[in-house]
Amino acid sequence: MTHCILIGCPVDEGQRRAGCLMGPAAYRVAGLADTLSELGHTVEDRGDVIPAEGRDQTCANPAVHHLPEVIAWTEALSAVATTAMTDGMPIFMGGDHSLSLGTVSGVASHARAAGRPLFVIWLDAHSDFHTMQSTTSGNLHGTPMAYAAGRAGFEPFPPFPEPVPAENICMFGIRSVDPAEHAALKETRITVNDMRVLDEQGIAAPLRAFLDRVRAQNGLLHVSLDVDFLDPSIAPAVGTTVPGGTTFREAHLVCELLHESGLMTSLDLVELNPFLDDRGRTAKLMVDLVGSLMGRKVFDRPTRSY
Ligand code: Z70
Ligand code: MN
Ligand code: MN
Ligand code: MN
Repeated sequence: MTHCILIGCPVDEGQRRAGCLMGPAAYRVAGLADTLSELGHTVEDRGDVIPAEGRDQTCANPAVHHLPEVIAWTEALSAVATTAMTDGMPIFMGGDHSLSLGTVSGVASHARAAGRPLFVIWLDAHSDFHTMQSTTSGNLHGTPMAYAAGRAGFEPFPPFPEPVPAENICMFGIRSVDPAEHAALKETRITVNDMRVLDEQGIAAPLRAFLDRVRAQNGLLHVSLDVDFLDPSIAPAVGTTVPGGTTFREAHLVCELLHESGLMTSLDLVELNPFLDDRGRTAKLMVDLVGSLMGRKVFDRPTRSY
């Protein structure tokens, strides 16, 4: 039994397609809290975070937009995340992916205080590895993984508390990487499981290999689930649809394996744009996946080593 803390993060400023700010409401309407309590967990909904007014901050790249607002979100969400980590398992209901600038930094502060290493699983079509300088779209939802990894080039932001070592970062579902991200990723030891890896090896083997490392180091594990990890045919409610995403079955398998590991300590649900949804089906699928992440299964399996 887990104490689940729902935190609404209605962030819309990290990209240009309005609507992600309705995400937290859609998760509530789709029954996220009931799904968790039916699985035997306790649930506390802390409502939506309200950021401070953005201060006048700029950066050299003229493409970057809504910088003051995104910095204000980062500061607010980081503080909320650190507090929630001591009380239970935060589930951050987004909101576009720029919210992870704040959630991962708050979780990293907690990990530092707890003296435990932080690991991150990034379930996404995109690597989100841009800096403020390298982004050409100027959309800051394309940057949070780089911030968490401690890349230089985030000067107007608060310094990332304790950068996540590259060896502790594992991406799945990747199929859209910009040239600048590609060049930067090649210089790191981040594990990038693109769709080619999933096609050839399946999703279970590379996931288990990473989870074994988290377990061996008694790590905290933050999972960041971008709706576009899923194929747009099953999850249409996203601003940037990228074909060739994970199937319903692959996604549930990832979630079931994560649950079986017992290692996940915090979760982002990002990029849901309810304005683009088809009668709530994407919101409902995301809630279903959280069900699998939190223990729903068809049959019990003989327990594995983790
Ligand atoms: C591209 C950019 C992105 C999510 C789109 C796309 C980034 N690399 N991230 N959707 N979640 O604009 O930087
Ligand atoms: Mn605006
Ligand atoms: Mn993303
Ligand atoms: Mn994405």
